[in-house]
Amino acid sequence: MTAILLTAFVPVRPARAQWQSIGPVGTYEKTDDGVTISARPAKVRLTVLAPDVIRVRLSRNGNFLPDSSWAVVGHDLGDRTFTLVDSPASIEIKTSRLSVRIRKSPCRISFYDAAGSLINEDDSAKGMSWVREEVAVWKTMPEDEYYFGFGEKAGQMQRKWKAMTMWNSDIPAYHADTDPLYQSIPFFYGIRNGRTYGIFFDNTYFSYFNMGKENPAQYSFGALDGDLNYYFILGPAPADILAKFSRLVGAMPLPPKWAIAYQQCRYSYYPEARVREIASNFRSRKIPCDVIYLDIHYMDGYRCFTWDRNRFPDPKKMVGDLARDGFKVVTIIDPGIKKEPGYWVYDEGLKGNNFVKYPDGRLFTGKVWPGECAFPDFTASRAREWWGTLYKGLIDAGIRGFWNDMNEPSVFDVPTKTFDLTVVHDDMGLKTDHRKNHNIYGMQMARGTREGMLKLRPNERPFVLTRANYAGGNRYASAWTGDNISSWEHLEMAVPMCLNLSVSGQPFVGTDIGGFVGVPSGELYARWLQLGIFTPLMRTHTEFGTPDQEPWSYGPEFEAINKRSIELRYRLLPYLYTQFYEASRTGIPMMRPIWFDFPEDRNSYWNDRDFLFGDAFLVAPVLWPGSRTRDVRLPEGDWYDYWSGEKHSGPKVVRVEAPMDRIPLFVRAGAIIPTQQDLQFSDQAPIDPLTIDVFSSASSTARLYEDDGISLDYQRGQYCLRTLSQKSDTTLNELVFSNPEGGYRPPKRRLIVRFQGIKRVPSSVSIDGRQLPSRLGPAGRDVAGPGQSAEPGWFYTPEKRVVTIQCGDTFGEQGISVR
Ligand code: MIG
Repeated sequence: MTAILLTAFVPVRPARAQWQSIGPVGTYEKTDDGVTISARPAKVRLTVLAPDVIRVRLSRNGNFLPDSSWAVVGHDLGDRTFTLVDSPASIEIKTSRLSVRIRKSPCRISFYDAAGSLINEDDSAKGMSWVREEVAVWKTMPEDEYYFGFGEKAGQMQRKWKAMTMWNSDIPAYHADTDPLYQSIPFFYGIRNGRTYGIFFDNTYFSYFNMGKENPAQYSFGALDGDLNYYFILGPAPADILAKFSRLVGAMPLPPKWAIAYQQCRYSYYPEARVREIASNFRSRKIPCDVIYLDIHYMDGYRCFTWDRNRFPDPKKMVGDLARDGFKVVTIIDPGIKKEPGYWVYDEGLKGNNFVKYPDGRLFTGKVWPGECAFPDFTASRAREWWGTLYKGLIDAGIRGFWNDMNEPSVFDVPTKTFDLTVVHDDMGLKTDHRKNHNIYGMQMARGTREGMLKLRPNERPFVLTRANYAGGNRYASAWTGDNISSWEHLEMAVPMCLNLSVSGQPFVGTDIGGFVGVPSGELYARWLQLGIFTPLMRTHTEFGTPDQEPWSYGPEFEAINKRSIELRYRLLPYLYTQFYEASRTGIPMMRPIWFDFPEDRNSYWNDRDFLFGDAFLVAPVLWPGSRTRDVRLPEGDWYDYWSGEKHSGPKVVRVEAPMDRIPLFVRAGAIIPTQQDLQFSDQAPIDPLTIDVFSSASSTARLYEDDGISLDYQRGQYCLRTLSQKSDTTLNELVFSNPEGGYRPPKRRLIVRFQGIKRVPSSVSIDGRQLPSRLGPAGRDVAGPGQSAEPGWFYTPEKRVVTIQCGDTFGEQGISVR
């Protein structure tokens, strides 16, 4: 494949295959939702999906391909009203937010915002073009415009002057400049002076993006086949674009709460005794953990949906015992099904006609772990349904989640390293070849897995982790960044890589903590785990044959540090869970680059080290060996140092202490952060006490989302969503809880509210106007700390400048004031 694809880009082409650029507009036809333009032999169709979302399609020969998409789930994005203005030189589509000008001779498209500023335009010379089946568009590249997104890309976050491709590829031990990787998300942002647009190029063939690498005045994107088919989304803010994109391709469903807790993996934990030993180490060392993974060695000869009974004689018993101890077991499942008559999965697949075949009907096979394998055609709904049923045995044994690997698809012995390109996929009945289906194969595998789990356990939220995916794939699975390396360089790469995925519509991301290939030092592992506190997926993983890579594997000092990292993750769960909830509603990711919230801050475009986690945190992980201080460029606004309480006013570079046991962390003024007690696993006990830290600003609000953490009842109103509002001035600090929305109420519990940054001893604290007793001891200190007594009261800690208030959580409207 690589060879074939590369030759496609060699500039010397056979004489008759020449690029042809679209010519003058002939006729055009206004439709209900846009306009279809004939520019023979081509046709262009522009569709208004919302006042700020325009779809552009080009058919090079005038026959649009059947309009099907694996990514797009909603075309209903807003008001579709528009006006069409025809003038001698151009046709103009106007909505309330933008206008699209189509120059007539030759046909060139440009987008303007409502103020009339040019946002994006086709290159005058090349515009939309094609050669043979290949389609592309060239656009002008303003000098001060920068590009972000593109899904799973290693290296710098800012993608200007880079060329990228989309072709899901299994590349173990990749580097910062390896491209493409496992996932394809052909979606990007252009940002220029705070004016932002997004483009989603919904074409599943091998596609490419050349962001000015070929010509500093132009960028282009295209694909080896299919229609040129893209969505233009106007900002103003990156969050507006991502919210629209997420409505177009769907957002992440809320995962089970345990999936956002700590997960432990290696290639592979076996036999059973080893798995139990790992689990009991977590508990005896009091290091929190929710998930243990079984990699390919649990299977009988790598046959999917089987167990190696020597290594795991009684899986159900083992999984049940682990469950009583709070562990959820996740197992790996690959797409390759061993070609072996008598093996029930193979027999069923063959009988149901569920495997991928050559055009002449011969079965396609290739070697992966089990040897010669057949591969399900996940693009066929029938095959996906069948695939879903296969999980029954594992689910009956108590397996709680599934990890889909090798689904680029990756094949060892085929020259293309994937399927033969001629194999036929169902492709929603269109019967197309692998070139069109390659990039969505993993996505549809994850879909089959998720949908199967839902059928088998209709009221339990599935957890699926996938290596390959496509735009919109966050609907089915979370993502990890594949086979990274245990090196400081890879730790540094982890931040922009997760951010690139996050802003591209895959919020539930993480890296193999400690690195997959190779061996981390204790310091590297500890720093990686600290970063992991703030990556949405927090999972340690390492390859076959490496030394132990558990939080306690690096001696007692590192063990204590690693324990504290994981404990912090658990204490933050109420906050993290709320952020996951918000992402599931809006698509706005938990982990996000600073430019995402501060698009006018050009310095942030090159900030690949620091990131935001939700509205509250700015995280500045230590990514270098031996570093014990950290320089952080705080964006505009007031920021509190989470550890020292010190307040800084941005924009400003600050240097903070970064001892080995601490990840530098800042809190935005106005943040209201819910946390909980220490737990060994996420569902060990209900939250009690609920602690709310208020970092005062003039005024702000935050939300707190809770539900049962596991079922789909939240979709039927069983949740508890509250708005928390704080305000402060020189004489008053106040926090008000709204009445909850939704029918779910957590069990009765204590509430601790901590107002941070209070410089004076308060004269009074009241709840809904009633005075609360002070517990100021003779030395001006607390006489009963939180947790020691359920009695309502408050105390002030001068050296920390914190007013702590303890009371009960009423789940009703409640106002707490400090004067
Ligand atoms: O060819 O299942 O990226 O996480 O441990 C290697 C064994 C196959 C690759 C995955 C890795 C996993 C490994 N897999």
